[in-house]
Amino acid sequence: MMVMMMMMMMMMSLATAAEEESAAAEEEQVSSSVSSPRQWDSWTKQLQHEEVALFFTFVVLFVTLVFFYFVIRVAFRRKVSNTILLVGLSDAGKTTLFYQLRDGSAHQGSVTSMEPNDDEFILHSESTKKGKIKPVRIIDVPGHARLRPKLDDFLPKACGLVFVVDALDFMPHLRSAAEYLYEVLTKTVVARKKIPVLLACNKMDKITAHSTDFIRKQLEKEINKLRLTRSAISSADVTSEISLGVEGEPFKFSQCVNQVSTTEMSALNGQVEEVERFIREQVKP
Ligand SMILES: Nc1nc2c(ncn2[C@@H]2O[C@H](COP(=O)(O)OP(=O)(O)O)[C@@H](O)[C@H]2O)c(=O)[nH]1
Ligand SMILES: [Mg+2]
Repeated sequence: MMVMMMMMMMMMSLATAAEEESAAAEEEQVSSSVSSPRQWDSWTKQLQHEEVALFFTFVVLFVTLVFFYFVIRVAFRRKVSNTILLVGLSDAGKTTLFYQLRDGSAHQGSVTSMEPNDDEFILHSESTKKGKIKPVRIIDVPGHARLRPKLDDFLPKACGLVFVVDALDFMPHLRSAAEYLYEVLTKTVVARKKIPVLLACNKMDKITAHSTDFIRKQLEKEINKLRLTRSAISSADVTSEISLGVEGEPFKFSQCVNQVSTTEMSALNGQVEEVERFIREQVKP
């Protein structure tokens, strides 16, 4: 719109310049008894008109360029992600955490989720805060191995992953939890986008729950074993997966290209502050 107006202005100024020019020329012709100061005057006038026209041309050109620069920038600007995925084995507590974050309650007795819970909201703990707060999109990805391919659909959108671990019933599920975590950490998109992962050790309200330190170390050990067996297999066929850790050294989460941190939580009791803090680190309010 602005550009069109500027262009019209330029055309008008050029037209008036041309009119005045021809008028001056006529005048010149009429007074053929060429008085040299008058001729000089008309020349300078003509020069002034040309300068003004040139100036307007530059202004219009500049405004057009700026306008298109902003149009292209807006069109190609990547939307900043606000999506956090809750992943982990079945029964770890993902759905309980989802409701706790959204509603501030656990919604006891929820059935096994076949479809992911997917919602965009302001964290319940922030609902009393004043001012505009950016909502977060939380997707509770079902943990069933059969449904895991869904994870690939969501990962490219994610800016953070909360990997929920059952700290109470941990040892019997160590192998499968480590396999799932290994799968997540070796995804190309996770490594390339350096998506931060929070290992949320859940059910800490129970006295027999394992400590976060213990869980982290056990998972590191188990992933180390997986890494050795998997790399032997995958060297034959080149997969899109990336290799984890440093070769020749025991695996540690600190060797990952993305940040992998650990925290305790009780989704059932609403002890989820550290998870909320993690979410807000990825999605600035
Ligand atoms: N004690 C305890 N139980 C929990 C906690 N979080 C979830 N649970 C229970 O663990 C079971 C599985 O929880 P759910 O959220 O459905 O797990 P999901 O399969 O990962 O979605 C349910 O019976 C929950 O009540 C917690 O923090 N403490
Ligand atoms: Mg669930």
